[in-house]
Amino acid sequence: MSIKFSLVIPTYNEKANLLELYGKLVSVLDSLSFDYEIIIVDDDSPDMTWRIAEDLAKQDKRVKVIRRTQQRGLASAVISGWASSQGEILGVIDADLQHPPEILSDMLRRIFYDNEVDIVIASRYVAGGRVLNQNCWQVIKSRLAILLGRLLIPRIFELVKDPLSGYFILRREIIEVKQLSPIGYKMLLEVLAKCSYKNILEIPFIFTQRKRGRSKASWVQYSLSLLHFVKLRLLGNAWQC
Ligand SMILES: Nc1nc2c(ncn2[C@@H]2O[C@H](COP(=O)(O)OP(=O)(O)O)[C@@H](O)[C@H]2O)c(=O)[nH]1
Ligand SMILES: [Mg+2]
Repeated sequence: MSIKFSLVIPTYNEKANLLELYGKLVSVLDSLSFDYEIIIVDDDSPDMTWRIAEDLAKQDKRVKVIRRTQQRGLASAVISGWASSQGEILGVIDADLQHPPEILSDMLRRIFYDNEVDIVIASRYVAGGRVLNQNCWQVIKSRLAILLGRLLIPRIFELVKDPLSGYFILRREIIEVKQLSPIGYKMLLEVLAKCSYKNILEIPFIFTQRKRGRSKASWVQYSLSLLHFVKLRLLGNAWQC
Protein backbone atom coordinates (compact mmCIF):
# COMPACT_ATOMS: atom_id res chain seq x y z
CA MET A 1 0.00 0.00 0.00
CA SER A 2 1.20 3.50 -0.71
CA ILE A 3 2.05 5.86 2.12
CA LYS A 4 -0.74 8.35 2.73
CA PHE A 5 0.77 10.47 5.48
CA SER A 6 4.32 11.60 6.32
CA LEU A 7 4.85 13.36 9.61
CA VAL A 8 8.11 15.20 10.29
CA ILE A 9 9.36 15.66 13.85
CA PRO A 10 12.24 18.16 13.97
CA THR A 11 14.39 17.49 17.01
CA TYR A 12 17.23 19.19 18.80
CA ASN A 13 17.99 17.93 22.33
CA GLU A 14 14.64 16.20 22.80
CA LYS A 15 15.92 13.01 24.42
CA ALA A 16 13.46 13.37 27.30
CA ASN A 17 10.40 13.75 25.06
CA LEU A 18 10.80 11.65 21.94
CA LEU A 19 9.70 8.25 23.24
CA GLU A 20 6.56 9.59 24.85
CA LEU A 21 5.64 11.50 21.69
CA TYR A 22 6.29 8.44 19.52
CA GLY A 23 4.02 6.29 21.76
CA LYS A 24 1.20 8.82 21.55
CA LEU A 25 1.55 9.30 17.81
CA VAL A 26 1.51 5.61 17.06
CA SER A 27 -1.59 5.08 19.14
CA VAL A 28 -3.39 7.89 17.27
CA LEU A 29 -2.17 6.93 13.79
CA ASP A 30 -2.71 3.18 14.20
CA SER A 31 -6.38 3.85 14.90
CA LEU A 32 -6.72 5.31 11.38
CA SER A 33 -6.60 2.80 8.58
CA PHE A 34 -3.85 4.02 6.27
CA ASP A 35 -0.11 3.70 5.91
CA TYR A 36 2.09 6.41 7.37
CA GLU A 37 5.70 7.27 8.09
CA ILE A 38 7.28 9.30 10.88
CA ILE A 39 10.44 11.13 9.87
CA ILE A 40 12.63 12.39 12.69
CA VAL A 41 15.04 15.08 11.54
CA ASP A 42 17.70 15.63 14.16
CA ASP A 43 20.55 18.12 13.87
CA ASP A 44 23.15 15.99 15.59
CA SER A 45 21.80 16.82 19.05
CA PRO A 46 24.49 16.84 21.77
CA ASP A 47 22.08 14.89 24.02
CA MET A 48 22.06 12.17 21.33
CA THR A 49 18.34 12.32 20.54
CA TRP A 50 19.37 10.81 17.20
CA ARG A 51 20.39 7.60 18.92
CA ILE A 52 16.92 7.16 20.44
CA ALA A 53 15.44 7.94 17.02
CA GLU A 54 17.69 5.35 15.35
CA ASP A 55 16.68 2.73 17.92
CA LEU A 56 13.03 3.48 17.17
CA ALA A 57 13.70 3.12 13.45
CA LYS A 58 15.24 -0.32 14.03
CA GLN A 59 12.10 -1.50 15.83
CA ASP A 60 9.51 0.21 13.64
CA LYS A 61 9.98 0.36 9.87
CA ARG A 62 7.59 3.30 9.65
CA VAL A 63 10.13 5.47 11.46
CA LYS A 64 12.92 7.11 9.46
CA VAL A 65 15.75 9.21 10.76
CA ILE A 66 17.70 11.99 9.12
CA ARG A 67 20.71 13.02 11.18
CA ARG A 68 22.08 16.27 9.83
CA THR A 69 25.61 17.18 10.79
CA GLN A 70 26.19 20.15 8.49
CA GLN A 71 22.95 22.05 8.88
CA ARG A 72 20.90 23.49 11.76
CA GLY A 73 17.48 25.03 11.90
CA LEU A 74 13.87 24.09 12.49
CA ALA A 75 12.35 25.15 9.18
CA SER A 76 15.16 23.68 7.08
CA ALA A 77 14.78 20.43 9.04
CA VAL A 78 11.12 20.32 8.01
CA ILE A 79 12.10 20.87 4.38
CA SER A 80 14.69 18.05 4.59
CA GLY A 81 12.10 15.72 6.09
CA TRP A 82 9.44 16.51 3.52
CA ALA A 83 12.00 16.16 0.71
CA SER A 84 12.68 12.57 1.69
CA SER A 85 9.03 11.69 2.36
CA GLN A 86 6.56 9.70 0.27
CA GLY A 87 3.15 10.61 1.66
CA GLU A 88 0.32 12.39 -0.14
CA ILE A 89 -0.28 14.42 2.99
CA LEU A 90 2.67 15.99 4.82
CA GLY A 91 2.78 17.32 8.33
CA VAL A 92 4.96 18.63 11.12
CA ILE A 93 4.72 18.43 14.90
CA ASP A 94 7.10 19.60 17.63
CA ALA A 95 8.81 16.90 19.65
CA ASP A 96 8.25 18.47 23.06
CA LEU A 97 4.55 17.55 23.49
CA GLN A 98 3.41 21.17 23.32
CA HIS A 99 1.42 20.03 20.29
CA PRO A 100 -1.19 17.43 21.33
CA PRO A 101 -0.94 14.33 19.09
CA GLU A 102 -4.57 13.49 19.94
CA ILE A 103 -5.99 16.11 17.54
CA LEU A 104 -4.05 14.69 14.61
CA SER A 105 -6.81 12.20 13.79
CA ASP A 106 -9.32 15.05 13.47
CA MET A 107 -6.88 17.08 11.35
CA LEU A 108 -6.32 14.12 9.03
CA ARG A 109 -10.01 13.31 8.69
CA ARG A 110 -10.71 16.88 7.62
CA ILE A 111 -8.14 16.80 4.85
CA PHE A 112 -8.89 13.25 3.67
CA TYR A 113 -12.63 13.70 3.45
CA ASP A 114 -12.73 17.15 1.92
CA ASN A 115 -10.86 17.63 -1.35
CA GLU A 116 -11.31 21.37 -1.10
CA VAL A 117 -9.18 21.56 2.04
CA ASP A 118 -5.44 21.84 1.30
CA ILE A 119 -4.06 22.86 4.69
CA VAL A 120 -5.21 22.08 8.24
CA ILE A 121 -3.62 24.16 10.98
CA ALA A 122 -3.67 23.41 14.70
CA SER A 123 -4.49 26.89 15.91
CA ARG A 124 -4.03 28.62 19.25
CA TYR A 125 -6.21 31.55 18.29
CA VAL A 126 -9.51 30.17 16.98
CA ALA A 127 -12.40 29.65 19.41
CA GLY A 128 -11.50 26.85 21.81
CA GLY A 129 -7.75 27.30 21.40
CA ARG A 130 -5.39 29.11 23.74
CA VAL A 131 -1.93 29.34 25.22
CA LEU A 132 -1.42 28.31 28.83
CA ASN A 133 0.98 29.73 31.42
CA GLN A 134 3.01 32.07 29.25
CA ASN A 135 5.34 34.35 31.15
CA CYS A 136 5.32 38.08 30.61
CA TRP A 137 8.14 38.04 28.07
CA GLN A 138 6.54 35.29 26.03
CA VAL A 139 3.29 37.28 25.88
CA ILE A 140 5.08 40.45 24.79
CA LYS A 141 7.16 38.63 22.18
CA SER A 142 4.23 36.83 20.62
CA ARG A 143 1.98 39.93 20.59
CA LEU A 144 4.73 41.98 19.00
CA ALA A 145 5.32 39.33 16.33
CA ILE A 146 1.60 39.22 15.50
CA LEU A 147 1.44 43.03 15.35
CA LEU A 148 4.43 43.22 12.99
CA GLY A 149 3.03 40.38 10.92
CA ARG A 150 -0.27 42.22 10.52
CA LEU A 151 1.58 45.34 9.40
CA LEU A 152 4.05 43.71 7.03
CA ILE A 153 2.10 40.80 5.55
CA PRO A 154 -1.54 41.64 6.26
CA ARG A 155 -3.01 39.24 3.72
CA ILE A 156 -1.60 36.22 5.53
CA PHE A 157 -2.62 37.45 8.97
CA GLU A 158 -6.14 38.16 7.75
CA LEU A 159 -6.41 34.81 6.02
CA VAL A 160 -5.69 32.68 9.08
CA LYS A 161 -5.73 33.32 12.82
CA ASP A 162 -2.50 31.45 13.62
CA PRO A 163 -0.03 31.68 10.72
CA LEU A 164 2.86 31.21 13.17
CA SER A 165 1.69 27.78 14.34
CA GLY A 166 4.27 25.01 14.10
CA TYR A 167 1.66 22.22 13.92
CA PHE A 168 -0.06 21.66 10.57
CA ILE A 169 -0.66 19.27 7.71
CA LEU A 170 -1.00 19.93 3.98
CA ARG A 171 -1.32 18.28 0.59
CA ARG A 172 2.06 17.52 -0.96
CA GLU A 173 0.97 18.90 -4.32
CA ILE A 174 0.73 22.47 -3.01
CA ILE A 175 4.43 22.66 -2.11
CA GLU A 176 5.83 20.48 -4.87
CA VAL A 177 7.07 23.00 -7.40
CA LYS A 178 7.71 25.80 -4.93
CA GLN A 179 11.05 27.17 -3.79
CA LEU A 180 10.62 27.24 -0.04
CA SER A 181 13.41 29.08 1.75
CA PRO A 182 12.21 30.19 5.17
CA ILE A 183 14.49 32.03 7.55
CA GLY A 184 14.30 30.66 11.08
CA TYR A 185 11.31 28.94 12.65
CA LYS A 186 8.15 29.77 10.75
CA MET A 187 7.60 27.17 8.07
CA LEU A 188 3.84 27.65 7.87
CA LEU A 189 4.24 31.33 7.10
CA GLU A 190 6.48 30.47 4.15
CA VAL A 191 3.91 27.99 2.82
CA LEU A 192 1.04 30.44 3.25
CA ALA A 193 2.96 33.18 1.47
CA LYS A 194 4.38 31.20 -1.44
CA CYS A 195 2.00 28.36 -2.27
CA SER A 196 -1.34 28.20 -4.03
CA TYR A 197 -4.09 26.47 -2.13
CA LYS A 198 -7.83 26.16 -1.90
CA ASN A 199 -9.37 26.12 1.58
CA ILE A 200 -7.54 26.25 4.89
CA LEU A 201 -9.04 24.89 8.11
CA GLU A 202 -7.95 25.84 11.60
CA ILE A 203 -8.61 23.42 14.45
CA PRO A 204 -8.26 24.71 18.01
CA PHE A 205 -5.71 23.36 20.43
CA ILE A 206 -4.34 24.32 23.81
CA PHE A 207 -0.65 25.12 23.67
CA THR A 208 0.87 24.09 27.00
CA GLN A 209 4.35 24.79 28.30
CA ARG A 210 6.98 22.13 27.75
CA LYS A 211 7.55 19.86 30.75
CA ARG A 212 10.99 18.50 29.86
CA GLY A 213 13.98 19.87 28.02
CA ARG A 214 14.53 23.48 27.00
CA SER A 215 13.18 25.74 24.30
CA LYS A 216 15.60 26.64 21.50
CA ALA A 217 13.58 29.70 20.55
CA SER A 218 16.28 32.25 21.29
CA TRP A 219 16.30 35.96 20.57
CA VAL A 220 18.29 35.14 17.44
CA GLN A 221 15.48 32.85 16.24
CA TYR A 222 12.92 35.51 17.10
CA SER A 223 14.81 38.17 15.15
CA LEU A 224 15.15 35.79 12.20
CA SER A 225 11.37 35.32 12.18
CA LEU A 226 10.87 39.08 12.01
CA LEU A 227 13.40 39.19 9.18
CA HIS A 228 11.35 36.50 7.48
CA PHE A 229 8.30 38.83 7.60
CA VAL A 230 10.37 41.58 6.00
CA LYS A 231 11.69 39.22 3.33
CA LEU A 232 8.18 38.06 2.41
CA ARG A 233 7.01 41.64 2.20
CA LEU A 234 9.93 42.65 -0.03
CA LEU A 235 9.46 39.64 -2.28
CA GLY A 236 5.82 40.58 -2.56
CA ASN A 237 4.97 36.92 -2.26
CA ALA A 238 2.36 37.62 0.35
CA TRP A 239 0.17 39.19 -2.30
CA GLN A 240 0.73 36.79 -5.16
CA CYS A 241 -1.20 33.66 -4.34
N1 LIG B 1 16.20 19.60 13.68
C1 LIG B 1 16.05 20.71 14.43
N2 LIG B 1 14.99 20.83 15.26
C2 LIG B 1 14.89 21.95 16.00
C3 LIG B 1 15.83 22.99 15.95
N3 LIG B 1 15.45 23.98 16.82
C4 LIG B 1 14.30 23.53 17.39
N4 LIG B 1 13.97 22.31 16.91
C5 LIG B 1 12.81 21.48 17.26
O1 LIG B 1 11.66 22.21 16.89
C6 LIG B 1 10.62 22.03 17.83
C7 LIG B 1 10.22 23.38 18.43
O2 LIG B 1 11.31 23.93 19.11
P1 LIG B 1 11.19 24.60 20.56
O3 LIG B 1 12.57 24.85 21.05
O4 LIG B 1 10.30 23.80 21.43
O5 LIG B 1 10.49 25.99 20.20
P2 LIG B 1 9.35 26.76 21.02
O6 LIG B 1 8.21 25.78 21.18
O7 LIG B 1 9.01 27.92 20.14
O8 LIG B 1 9.96 27.13 22.32
C8 LIG B 1 11.15 21.04 18.86
O9 LIG B 1 10.79 19.75 18.46
C9 LIG B 1 12.66 21.23 18.75
O10 LIG B 1 13.40 20.13 19.17
C10 LIG B 1 16.95 22.86 15.07
O11 LIG B 1 17.82 23.71 14.95
N5 LIG B 1 17.00 21.70 14.33
MG1 LIG C 1 8.41 24.00 22.16
